[in-house]
Amino acid sequence: MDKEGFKEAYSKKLQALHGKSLEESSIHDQYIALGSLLRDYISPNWIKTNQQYKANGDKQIYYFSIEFLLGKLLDMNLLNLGVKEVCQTGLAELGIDLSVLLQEEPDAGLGNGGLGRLAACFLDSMAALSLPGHGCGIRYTYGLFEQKIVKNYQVELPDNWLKDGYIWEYRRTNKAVEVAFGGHVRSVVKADGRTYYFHENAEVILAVPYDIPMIGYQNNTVNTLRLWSAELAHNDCYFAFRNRNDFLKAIEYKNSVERISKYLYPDDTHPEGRLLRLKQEYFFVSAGLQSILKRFKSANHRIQLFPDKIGVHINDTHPALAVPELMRILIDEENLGWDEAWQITTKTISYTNHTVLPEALETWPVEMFQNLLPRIYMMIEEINQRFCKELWERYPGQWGRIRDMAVIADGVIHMARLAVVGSHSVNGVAKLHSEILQQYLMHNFYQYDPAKFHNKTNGITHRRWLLKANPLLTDLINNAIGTHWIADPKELLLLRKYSQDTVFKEQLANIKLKNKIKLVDHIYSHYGISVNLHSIFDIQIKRIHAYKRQILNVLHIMHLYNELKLNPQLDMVPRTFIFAGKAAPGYYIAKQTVKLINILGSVINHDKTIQDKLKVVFMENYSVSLGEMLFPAADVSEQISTASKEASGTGNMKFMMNGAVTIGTLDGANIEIKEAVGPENIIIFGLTAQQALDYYKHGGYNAWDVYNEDMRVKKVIEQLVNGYLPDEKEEFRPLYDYLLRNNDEFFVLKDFASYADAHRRLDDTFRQRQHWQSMCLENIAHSGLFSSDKTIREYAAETWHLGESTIRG
Ligand code: T68
Repeated sequence: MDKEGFKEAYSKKLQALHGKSLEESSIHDQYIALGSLLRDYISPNWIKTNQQYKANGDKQIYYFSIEFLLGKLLDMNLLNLGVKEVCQTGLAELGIDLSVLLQEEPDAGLGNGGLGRLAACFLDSMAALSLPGHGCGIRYTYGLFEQKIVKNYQVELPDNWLKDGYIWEYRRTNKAVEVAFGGHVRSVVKADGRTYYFHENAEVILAVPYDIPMIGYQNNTVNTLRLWSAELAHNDCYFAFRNRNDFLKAIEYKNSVERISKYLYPDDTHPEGRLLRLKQEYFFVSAGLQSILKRFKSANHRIQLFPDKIGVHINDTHPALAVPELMRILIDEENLGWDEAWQITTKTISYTNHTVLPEALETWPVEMFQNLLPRIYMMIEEINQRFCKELWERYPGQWGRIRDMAVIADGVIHMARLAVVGSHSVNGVAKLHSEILQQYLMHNFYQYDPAKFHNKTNGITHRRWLLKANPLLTDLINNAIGTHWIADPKELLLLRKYSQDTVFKEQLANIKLKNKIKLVDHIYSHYGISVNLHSIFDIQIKRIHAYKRQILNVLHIMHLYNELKLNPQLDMVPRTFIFAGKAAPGYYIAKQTVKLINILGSVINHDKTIQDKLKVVFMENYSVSLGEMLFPAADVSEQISTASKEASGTGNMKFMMNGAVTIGTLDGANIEIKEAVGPENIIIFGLTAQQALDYYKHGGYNAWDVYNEDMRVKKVIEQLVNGYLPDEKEEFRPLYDYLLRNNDEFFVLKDFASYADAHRRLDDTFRQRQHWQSMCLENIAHSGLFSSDKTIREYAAETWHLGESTIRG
């Protein structure tokens, strides 16, 4: 693709698609034309990738996830294809600004947070590493709600991301499969003596795949993300209704089918116990496995080779029904015996856990499950019986232990137990998290089969979070150490040779400043808040949750503000605290937190007496795209979860890669960040995980003690309820009660003093300009360790036994 060729092809495309000349076309027309041209450009390699995988018989990995938080793809695709510059200059010569077109693309927000974004980073890395790895998920008509702040309060609007169509998806009607719900199971003993099972009177719906190309970094690989959409199956009662003129009923039925893929559930910590969620889970798992089996069988392999050719990875427990569904297919459709089917299933499936919060573990009531998925329930029952029998042989008489490990116990199905029993590999997402799984949450399972357990620390794709998000920094790095780090991000370590180079470090600081200017402009134009460019940009962006402790940050800001009110001349580096993040719509305390941040902002930002030393900004509607603006502009990264609670965190890695310094607890991957950069390049505070776990063992601590002993804490806590905040006096009573009367489950007050002290150290360090710049440099230099390429290489080698398959150009 050369520039002139591009210009000609682009103009033709625009005309052919819209019947308009360049001059008549709208920005949206121009965006569609560019996307469409790229689709054409991608397809030969997409076809070639699939053909070559098939011809070589390469093992394929399928990453099953109920969420894929992709963000925008156009810019990333241009980078991956190595055609960004040609397109940019070509368009410019046609009078079109590429950056304007990029804004036209909707964010594909098919995820809540870290789990969904991790899945997207992994797809990027698998394609970049020439690994045959694909995604399987749901094509939600509505992604995660759009957040608006109205009168300081979060309101949720539907995210109608598909309203103008989506340029990256390919509907594959011919690859649709059927998924069956309800009905009952009839068993028949045949002449061969074997019992056969027939699922009868089921409600059958159609699963239609939409494929999205996942493009490797300049390597010809194009893998596939397949998202399933629920539709009416032909020949069903929809037509019967219509014949009887019962139109409303027909519409209602159609809606009830389509509802399955309509909404992403917006809660990332409380499992949604509703029937519709269970339908979603079975829907995409069943559709995904059926299509994998079809492809496998078209290659005429013996079924026994399945685990050599296919790996199914389940991202948390939402796709754990892959275990009984694969069993059902192998037994009912492929006529295998139980033992052989079980061998194949467990060798195929691997599982990642993403949380230790007990309230976040999925369970399903037996009765509800059995009604919706009668044959799958039978499979789980059998799995449970056989597993309990094994346990009984190993631990005779230990009823308590067996009950704690049983897949079905106390009237519910335990999905994490099903996932552990049905897979050959179980991992956590950071060293500490994997350790906690093994020593606490899954200790019995670990003792039973220690070899199954291991760690795979999360990562992020440096292509999106550095190359795309921070082009200025990318250029600086390229000029300093060449471009080989893009293929091997560990080479970012070469940057360390500049740690005493004041010129280089000033360039680094200058890039940070430019990124901050962009953000300052955005904040001013969107919120009318003017931010001091030279203040410390201190950023906490993530889902709003009690364990992530935005409240700790807020109480500390209130404290700083109190100090400033007492002494406006206080010697502090000006601070801008920036927040973004969504609260689950039904999560009261989280929504109150959003409101508190916004109210506090309106008080502080209008107070002239503090001379611009403090600002608080809440940015609406946190998304992948907003993150791409925020990470490069951050001086300080807030990673302040209660130790032991954040499985890994991945925002921490994005900040680090963009040269922000972390203030954080020894939790999740923060610990490994500290190991990488050294204790002098990170600011650590608070209880350790062991201390927190010890407190939990003894029923917590007494929050009143801290309240009574630390006057700073007492003051800010009282300010929540004494009319100090300009809202109804009782507005924040629930927060107050949550912290004091419910005894501060997440140690906010307990960690306050240590946190305030850490912030003073931070202030001191920031003033030592040279030293601070070295810290930023060290963070960037070590961030290659957290590239998802490294993580994916480890999964490929140790869990999936997956080889590279280079696609010839
Ligand atoms: C996150 N989990 C972890 N869950 O909290 C985070 N949950 O520490 C980790 O870095 C990340 O996973 C990646 O491993 C989530 O994001 C969810 O979003 C979620 C969604 C639906 C249901 C349950």
